[in-house]
Amino acid sequence: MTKQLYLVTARYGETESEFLNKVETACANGVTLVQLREKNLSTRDYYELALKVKQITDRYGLKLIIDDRIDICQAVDAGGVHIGDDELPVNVARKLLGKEKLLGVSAKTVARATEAAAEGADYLGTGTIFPTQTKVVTKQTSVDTLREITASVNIPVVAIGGITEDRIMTFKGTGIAGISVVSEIMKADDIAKKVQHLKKKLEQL
Ligand code: TZP
Repeated sequence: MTKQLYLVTARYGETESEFLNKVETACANGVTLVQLREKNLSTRDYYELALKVKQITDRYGLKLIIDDRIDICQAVDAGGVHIGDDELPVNVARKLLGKEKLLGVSAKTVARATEAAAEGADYLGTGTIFPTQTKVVTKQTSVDTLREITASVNIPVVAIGGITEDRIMTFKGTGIAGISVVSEIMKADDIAKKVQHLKKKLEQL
């Protein structure tokens, strides 16, 4: 089955329009979902940025997922929310979100994965698989754990953390639904080519 390529955003000092152009280029070249991930914006600025990103994802028929913030997801009518370990309990997030929105949940262990699936997660993000500079990582996970997680749940599992074009083949036989990528796309010199190359590699899994 076609593997998912999720773009998780980060900003690297570019202007807002440069940032939006990067997201648009990634959408135009084949990412399958965009997760807007902001940690330091005011609620108002997060909302305004989410509205702008949603205009782009809507144009390409892609879902926009908002990191951490159910209120912003509702406010911009995004496709869903992704929550991490320290956010609301999964069943509470599900209740607040309703049934129509997607709920992605970070899961580094089989226990967390099975619990999240039982409590209403639609997909899991499992990582960090490889070292990354994008996030301060408190607990890494492994390809072996990833394989155990995909075997334990009936919902899609997407790998995250330090994933580059060269590392994609590591996931052969793991049963993942796809990958989530931040810097490999957002820092690429040529985003269009990078997304195309990632897609090609994913086809070989
Ligand atoms: N969650 C686990 S690792 C990570 C997140 C958001 C960051 C991954 O970033 P990169 O640049 O793809 O390694």
